[in-house]
Amino acid sequence: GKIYDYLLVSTPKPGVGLVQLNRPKALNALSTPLILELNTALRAFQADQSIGAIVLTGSNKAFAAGADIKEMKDLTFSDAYGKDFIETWSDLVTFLKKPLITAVNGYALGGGCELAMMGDIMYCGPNAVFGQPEIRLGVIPGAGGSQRLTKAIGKSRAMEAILTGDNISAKQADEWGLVAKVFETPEECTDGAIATAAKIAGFSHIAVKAAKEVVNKSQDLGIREGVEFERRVFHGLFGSKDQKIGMGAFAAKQKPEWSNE
Ligand code: CO8
Repeated sequence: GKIYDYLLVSTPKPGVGLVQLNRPKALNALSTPLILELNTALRAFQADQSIGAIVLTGSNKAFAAGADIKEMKDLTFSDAYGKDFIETWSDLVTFLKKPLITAVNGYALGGGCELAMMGDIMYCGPNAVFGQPEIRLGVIPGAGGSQRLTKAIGKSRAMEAILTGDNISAKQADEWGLVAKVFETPEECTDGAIATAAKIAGFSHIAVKAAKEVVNKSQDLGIREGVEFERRVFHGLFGSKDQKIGMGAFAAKQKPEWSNE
């Protein structure tokens, strides 16, 4: 496989792509070169037919401590606005059609919290620390934090976090529904994410893609349009081979052998 400067990329189980942020000296601070590599690695998994789901994680100390402050500190408005700084950083939410599970241990601050929230499913370990500390640096969240955190935990809690810069613990993240699950150790968190990804990868890739698409639509559409969209996509799946395979196998009391078509 390809060798990266800031990532470790592997296939820990059949059908599962794993990307580990690996810039330990800077607590996985998200520099432009790191983000470019991340997009390259995720695009490669998106294109790989054998991969059904992807896990993104960091180290036990840090998922990512934010955008690289040293890279940003001298940025001018013209640099930022003119070159659309940050815009490409969240490309993954549009090009990645396969499920992404983010497994968070340690710091997930600023851009790190925003990247974690780009996951379709978020898991964390007991020492996870979430937060949007940008206010302390004289700025605000820039990669979706104000929108995704608010949708995830509600306006009042998101306002409190974003206006004070105070951290959110794993326990709070669990109680507030920011994460799907908290694990007892960092290792269990990563292993749990890989196990969930393997489970998802074992289903029809075409049905999984449709399921992700319709759930994501709930974030943008009203309930009536959303339900109509879901029904159209549901109808569409009767044109897939895997609908015949899945329902046929149930009726025949057999295990389905997915064609991913
Ligand atoms: N950028 C650059 N370097 C960083 C960052 C960062 N965000 N975070 C940590 N580092 C570096 C430190 O400078 C230090 O480097 P050195 O050894 O050369 O001095 C090294 O990582 C280790 O860090 P610390 O010594 O500070 O480690 P501690 O364990 O004492 O503290 C903390 C850990 C609390 C996480 C602390 O490092 C910290 O507060 N970091 C900054 C957190 C922060 O403010 N993050 C938000 C950044 S702003 C942002 O993300 C804007 C979002 C814009 C969109 C992003 C799109 C993805």
